[in-house]
Amino acid sequence: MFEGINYHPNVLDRPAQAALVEALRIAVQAAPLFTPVMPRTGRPFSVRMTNLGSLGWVSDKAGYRYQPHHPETGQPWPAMPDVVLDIWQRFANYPRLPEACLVNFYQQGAKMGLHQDRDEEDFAAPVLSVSLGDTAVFRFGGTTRGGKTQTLKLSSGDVLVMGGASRLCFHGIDRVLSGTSTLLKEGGRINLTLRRVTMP
Ligand code: MD6
Ligand code: FE
Repeated sequence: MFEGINYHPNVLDRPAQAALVEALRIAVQAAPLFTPVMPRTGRPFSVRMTNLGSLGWVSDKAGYRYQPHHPETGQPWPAMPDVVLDIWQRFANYPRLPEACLVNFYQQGAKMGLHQDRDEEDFAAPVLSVSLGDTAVFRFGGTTRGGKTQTLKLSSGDVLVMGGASRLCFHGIDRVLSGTSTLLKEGGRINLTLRRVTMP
């Protein structure tokens, strides 16, 4: 494992996973999933997203940024459920609460290219992810593009923390293994990434 990447399997048991999915279903009614597009090219992402918390991450032709409102409804993002704030407090090892919870929804064939999470002001705070539904093949490497990488399977209920030396590691999702979880009735995967955005 790369220094600073901390993997915690099975943090949420099945009832806790189901309760979180239910909370997300309600949140998505207020803040519908949208399809982000790449800056400049306008090429659509294969994942759909929404956000929870005071700030949400969006990507459109103008660029990547955090903003307090949903890009289509103009409404503030729904609050983060207590269970995700509890997970942050247990595993982030950081004194302030997260401001943003990005919700990524992967349907059949969706993936995410190698990237760094670097749109936050505060790299002292880790990024913490919670996986739900089908197992994903997570790829990660060093802080420069093109270096050696390795993979890790992220299953439903698992938590991953990228902090310290790994905060700016390149990482992505090679693929989602369909049929590996029964949590989501239609299959697929949800990943939540919790971040602190602003400086103290
Ligand atoms: C995903 N995760 O698991 C994508 N970023 O669907 C991320 O991009 C990510 O898992 C920063 C820290 C942890 C992550
Ligand atoms: Fe990321």
